[in-house]
Amino acid sequence: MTPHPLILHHFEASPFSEKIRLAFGHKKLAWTSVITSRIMPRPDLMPLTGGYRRTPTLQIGADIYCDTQIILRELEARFPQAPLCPDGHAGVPWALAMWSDRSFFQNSVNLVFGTLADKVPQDFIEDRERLRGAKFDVAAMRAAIPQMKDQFRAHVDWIETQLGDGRPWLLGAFSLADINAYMNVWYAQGNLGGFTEMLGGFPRVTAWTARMKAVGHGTRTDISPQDALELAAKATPLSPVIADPDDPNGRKPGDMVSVTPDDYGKVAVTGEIVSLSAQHIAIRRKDERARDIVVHFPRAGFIVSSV
Ligand SMILES: N[C@@H](CCC(=O)N[C@@H](CS)C(=O)NCC(=O)O)C(=O)O
Repeated sequence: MTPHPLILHHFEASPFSEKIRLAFGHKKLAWTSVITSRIMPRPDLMPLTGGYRRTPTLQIGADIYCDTQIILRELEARFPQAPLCPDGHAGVPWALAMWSDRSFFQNSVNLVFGTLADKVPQDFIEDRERLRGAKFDVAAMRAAIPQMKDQFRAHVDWIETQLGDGRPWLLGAFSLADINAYMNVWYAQGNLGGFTEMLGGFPRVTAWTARMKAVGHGTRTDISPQDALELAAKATPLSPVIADPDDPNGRKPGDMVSVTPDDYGKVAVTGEIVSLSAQHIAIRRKDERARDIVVHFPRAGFIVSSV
């Protein structure tokens, strides 16, 4: 058992957070919830992440995991019971995130915000414009609804086809593939009126959605952002030093680097490498309030640069 609680910094409506809540449910884990604001500022979270501002992040003591890919990897390593990848499917469920988190998600975001249109609060639009460094153009999204419906249907049709032989889950047994694929369906379902009609032609997806909901979220306790920050300040990061002799750029523990998402929200987090591999990089940083912190990132979808 981990000596520190699993603290998820998230907000209820966040589809990426739903992936992690479902992983907690599947693994029947007890976890601690910290609700972050949907928009910046997040003054008690930034000392932990070093500026990374996407949602969610997982905190285990003074180790902070940024991005669902690395959060799920860590949960799988610490809690291998009820695995996220069934036998014979160790790689593909991870790779599927590049479909669900990017192409399918962008399609879903455009569909949801195009449909909500006038109801999207101005402060949210401004926050996401700062994040993307580009206009969050709700009118353009509204104009593109017909095309977004076509694309959404194509994505959902893949899920329906995969379930076509009557299997309960995409790979036979429950897996991360289900979590990844479901994220966008959950998001659209929660935000779009008439969604059930849209899924009318997809009976297997409709039944699968009900099974996904039944996975649940594990056992949740709530604390405040301030309490979480205090727990980190009192803890010591537990990540061991791990070198990667095959690192293609010769990076090694002790090197100073910055790590930045390569899609949007391109805030660089800077620190000293503690541990790295093909799938992760962990960097040590100091913060006045959080003290010694190690921040963990995935490699796919992130840019590592020397500083
Ligand atoms: N690649 C990230 C994407 C996370 C993401 O984009 N989350 C949305 C919320 S669901 C977000 O961060 N929006 C901007 C924000 O909350 O600051 C992951 O897998 O965790």
